[in-house]
Amino acid sequence: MPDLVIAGGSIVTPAGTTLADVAISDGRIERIARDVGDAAEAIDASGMLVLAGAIDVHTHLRLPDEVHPDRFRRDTEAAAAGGTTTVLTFNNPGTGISDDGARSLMRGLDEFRERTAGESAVDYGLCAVITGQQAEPVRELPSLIASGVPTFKAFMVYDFALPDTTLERVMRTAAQNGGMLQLHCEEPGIIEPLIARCLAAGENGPRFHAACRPPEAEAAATRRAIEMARRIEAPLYIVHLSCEPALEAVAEAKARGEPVYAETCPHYLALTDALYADPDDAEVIKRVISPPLRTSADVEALWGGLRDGVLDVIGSDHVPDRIDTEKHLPAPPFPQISNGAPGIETLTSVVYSEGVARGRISLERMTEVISANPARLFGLPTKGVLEVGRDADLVVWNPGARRTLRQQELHHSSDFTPFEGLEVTGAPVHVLTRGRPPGRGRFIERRLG
Ligand code: DUC
Ligand code: ZN
Ligand code: ZN
Repeated sequence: MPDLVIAGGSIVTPAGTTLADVAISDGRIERIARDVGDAAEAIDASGMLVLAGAIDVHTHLRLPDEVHPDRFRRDTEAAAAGGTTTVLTFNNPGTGISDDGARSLMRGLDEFRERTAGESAVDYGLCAVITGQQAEPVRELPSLIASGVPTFKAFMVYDFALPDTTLERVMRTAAQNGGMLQLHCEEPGIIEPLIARCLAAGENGPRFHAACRPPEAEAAATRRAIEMARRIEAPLYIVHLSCEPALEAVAEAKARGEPVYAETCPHYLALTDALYADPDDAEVIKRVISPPLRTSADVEALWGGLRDGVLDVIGSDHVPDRIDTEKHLPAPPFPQISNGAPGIETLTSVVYSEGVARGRISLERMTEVISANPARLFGLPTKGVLEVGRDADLVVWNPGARRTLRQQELHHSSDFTPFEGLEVTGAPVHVLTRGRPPGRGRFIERRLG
């Protein structure tokens, strides 16, 4: 007899939606069929959707430290509360420092595993951050990949950007060793003069952050990165794509058959740059993120990209900033404002409500871009699809629930949400990780397929 049956729900996979029961034993999906019979326990899912839990491949969780011992746990609990059952997180570039002050990717991985052991409510993995601060990041990549971290992020902008020569070596080494680079594409040659001009004119309020990071800066860097990957014949994953001109660059690469993948984020799908016109700095700093929010035409273009397959994944880009401890008010000059916003708990709600309930993408496509594709692209073959043999990481979803997203009702460790006041349709009712209530997440050593 199975341990648990989810009875009578609509089972959603990328291939279609069917009315069925899901039988779960030992944390795995044992059967999906019309009437699987008795089980030790049952959850009635009639009138509900049953979805694979979301896999959020883009988060920046804070490692537990003396000042904030519980934020890693709280944010992984928040993920589960919102319907996310696996999280991949970037580590802080400041970790992995040896006694002599040298930074190392492998030391960063060891430190990450030590500090997060037993702390996660959901299964989780690491995406390392490569910066110019590590002594020999390229030499370390084969060991990192072999140790279960086959994806890693680098930046084309900021003072920790990688020079082109290093970026090329990272791409080549990744391609030769079964890894994939996740790249932040913005062109500093466009952004930095704009920032300098704003500051010289005394325009240093938070709203000028967006004006200095135009779509051209993102599109130019995206094209340059795609060109580099084509020359090297390396796969490339573009993180947090926000605007139509960058989307076009990806569409062209895909049309040429290149292994270029792209991710967007819920905030680019639900919010616009109109928010930067708010005269209240306290509101504007909640949306100081990079790339910044774009126009409603960009929002519609991104939904189009999700429909037609140019965009592969939606990740939250969760940055657990708080206004009181990380962003600060009164706001400092905009280049000094911590860059990011929380979103780990609201991913499925925003995508379901703005996407599926508003008819912009199908339910099946939603489960592809928040679960199946992240599993396929990031080396998580036991997750991402409701299928016999895979982990029973799933969400019973009430498609008819209506609520308003409010900070006071969220569980994350931030003190704000950029989605404050957004009315959403749909809500998670039950969330299971490996067939049980969330709470005992394991570190996953990943291999790309
Ligand atoms: N890039 C991210 O991925 N997150 C926050 C800010 C940034 O530049
Ligand atoms: Zn980034
Ligand atoms: Zn990010």
